[in-house]
Amino acid sequence: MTEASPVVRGACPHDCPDTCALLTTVDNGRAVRVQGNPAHRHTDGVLCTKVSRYAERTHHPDRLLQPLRRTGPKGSGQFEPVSWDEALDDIAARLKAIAARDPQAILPYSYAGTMGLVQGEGMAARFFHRLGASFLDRTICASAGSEGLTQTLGGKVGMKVEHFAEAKLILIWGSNSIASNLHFWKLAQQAKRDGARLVCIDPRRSETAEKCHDHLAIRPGTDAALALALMHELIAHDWLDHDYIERHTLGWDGLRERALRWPPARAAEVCGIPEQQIVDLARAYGTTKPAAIRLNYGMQRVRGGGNAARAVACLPALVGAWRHRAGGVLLSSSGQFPVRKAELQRPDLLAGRAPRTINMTTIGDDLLREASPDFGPKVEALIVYNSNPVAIAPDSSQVVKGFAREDLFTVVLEHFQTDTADYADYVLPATTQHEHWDIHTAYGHTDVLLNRPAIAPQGQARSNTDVFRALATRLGFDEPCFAEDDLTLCRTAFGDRIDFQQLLDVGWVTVPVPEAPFADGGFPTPSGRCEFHSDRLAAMGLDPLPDHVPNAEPGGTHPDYPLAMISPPARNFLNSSFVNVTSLRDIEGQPRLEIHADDAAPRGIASGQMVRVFNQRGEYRCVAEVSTRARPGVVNGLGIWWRKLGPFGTNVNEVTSQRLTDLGRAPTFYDCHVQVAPLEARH
Ligand SMILES: Nc1nc2c(c(=O)[nH]1)N[C@H]1C(S)=C(S)[C@@H](COP(=O)(O)OP(=O)(O)OC[C@H]3O[C@@H](n4cnc5c(=O)[nH]c(N)nc54)[C@H](O)[C@@H]3O)O[C@H]1N2
Ligand SMILES: Nc1nc2c(c(=O)[nH]1)N[C@H]1C(S)=C(S)[C@@H](COP(=O)(O)OP(=O)(O)OC[C@H]3O[C@@H](n4cnc5c(=O)[nH]c(N)nc54)[C@H](O)[C@@H]3O)O[C@H]1N2
Ligand code: SF4
Ligand SMILES: [Mo]
Repeated sequence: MTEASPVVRGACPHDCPDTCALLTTVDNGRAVRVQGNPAHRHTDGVLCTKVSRYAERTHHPDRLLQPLRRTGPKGSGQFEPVSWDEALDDIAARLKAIAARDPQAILPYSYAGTMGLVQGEGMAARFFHRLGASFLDRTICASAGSEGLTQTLGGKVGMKVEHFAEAKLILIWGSNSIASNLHFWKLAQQAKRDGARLVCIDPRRSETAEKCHDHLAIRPGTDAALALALMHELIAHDWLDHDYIERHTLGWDGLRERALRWPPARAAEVCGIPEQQIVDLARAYGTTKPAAIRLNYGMQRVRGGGNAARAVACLPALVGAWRHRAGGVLLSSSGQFPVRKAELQRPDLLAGRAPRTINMTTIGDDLLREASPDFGPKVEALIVYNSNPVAIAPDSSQVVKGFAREDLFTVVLEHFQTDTADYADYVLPATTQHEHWDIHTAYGHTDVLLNRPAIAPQGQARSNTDVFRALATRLGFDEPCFAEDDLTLCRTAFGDRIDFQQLLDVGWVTVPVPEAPFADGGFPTPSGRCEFHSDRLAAMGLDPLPDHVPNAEPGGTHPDYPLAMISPPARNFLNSSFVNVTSLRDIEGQPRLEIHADDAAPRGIASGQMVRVFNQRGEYRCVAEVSTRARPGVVNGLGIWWRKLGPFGTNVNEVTSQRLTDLGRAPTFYDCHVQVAPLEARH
């Protein structure tokens, strides 16, 4: 490295609550080192293992560096290089022809491969709005919990993350913080040093669970039963803040009546844990101040996920935890940012059209649907960016069938030849975070971060924005907004609502939010109260009060598929990103299924053995690890491998279903029953 190696300020683009501030050292036009910025208080100079390898990903020998056109059958991965002009001309002509019949036959498919507002739904949204393409309902991760929170607290709002350090009791609920929210874990450690008790609620004995004082290894999808039993005990012992309930909540009588139906013994039965654990947790929660709940998305990927998030979000109001800045609950902070979404995404370009909406979770079914009055036109073209649906969407065998349609025109913007890119007609090489501008909000803190390009685009890679600008030109979209460059889009995202000069000078801006947002009520709900009872849900014909909605596939009931399965992320991957980074894949080894000895022994399964995991939807294969990380009756299939890099070209989503949650139209990845058998044996 030369003396003069510049260091460029950026932001981690990944789907992670922490949105770290990055420092990239550049040498000879290459990113050679990526570090956490010590001056950013949330990052504090520390990155996770994955992103400290980001330069390895950027300069990976397999990076896509030129546009490719399919030459073999769909899915074969056979392509030939083409020029950008040829690719864009052909794509534009194909889209134009389809749009002339009905633009709704064109579907964007994207998620949070980058969380940047510009390379995410910046120029892309403008393009699809102007085109009149189908809307995509972006539900794949968080919409059940988000809806539950919104119906209860009024939005994705809650505690400021930094105040967890001052709590005396922290419930880590449905989250493996050490793997997926590392900088929160640091705050929890600080609280622990100052005498706080840490309690983890998770079916899996995760890296985080084993480091907490207590671990409640509940069955998947039983969180609402646990929350209701905690309420039962708060009532029974009168650990309630009557004044807070009276002044700042709605529907207490109804919730009280419901909670009284959940004595700890009943919840213990449902959750599969000792009654004493529930009684002890209720006492701790009712008598420790301040008490804080770090709720996370791991607990809402089941049929009752929305209700479960609602039930948990009611707890702080009952004990008046919100009165203290280190009390309350935090699921996501993303509702706190004053983004000018309309200026950035320009829904006005729809010009009065109201395209139909397709749920990204059910892409498996929806690609296979024929035109109908209900559904609208058959999907004829799919533009995928920032997502790898063939690997990450549920019920893969259906997803693969849809992507394999010879009459579907598929364009994939990617860094790598992913499972999804294998099914493309055109693969377009995209820039990474090291090569483009972007601006970021976060869902685990309340700072806005700017990302500067550190190096030039590699090979012929172009940014997502650039591709959509080029397509707009070819389709004759001549509105001035299609000519705006990325830095202009970064400025547009907040306009004068934040100090852009500070972003340029320092790299981040802290959004002002109250220290203890609901100390005196003022919830952003229609009633201004914490809504135990939701009139909005009642108006939709739904239960206005939170309840335990049992899993559709709880395990233990189906004769052929007796085990419940969850598929939380592997620590060294980020969803399906990084699976192709050799140094990280070497740490993870092979796709693993954690299984308890009580379930392994009768099946003749030993650690290290290849097993089949199967149900009515499909089968995948992986290596068994007999482990106390799994509780009896529940297996943990760690995700999300690229199908083609796992054994036999399948992954865990072969067995997950397209069933949706109670609220938020979200996937139910962790509501899934399976059977497991050694590979040699037949079932
Ligand atoms: N290393 C790493 N970090 C990541 C990701 C990654 O893939 N890898 N993914 C990112 C993304 S997209 C997201 S959405 C966030 C998710 O981050 P979190 O929402 O914090 O969730 P996870 O860490 O995925 O952990 C979910 C935990 O929930 C547990 N769980 C499963 N079912 C239930 C249940 O029914 N009830 C309860 N109480 N717990 C349950 C799982 O065992 C797991 O330990 O993490 C982000 N960070
Ligand atoms: N079984 C099971 N399935 C799951 C989950 C689970 O826990 N279990 N978790 C679910 C969750 S929480 C989520 S959020 C989804 C995540 O699913 P996805 O959002 O699809 O996330 P990734 O798998 O990380 O894929 C993102 C892709 O975007 C690409 N990308 C990144 N940056 C850019 C860019 O700037 N431009 C372009 N064109 N491409 C870019 C990356 O190379 C990567 O291939 O998966 C879900 N699937
Ligand atoms: S902890 Fe999260 S935000 Fe920070 S570098 Fe890792 S993935 Fe990015
Ligand atoms: Mo996610």
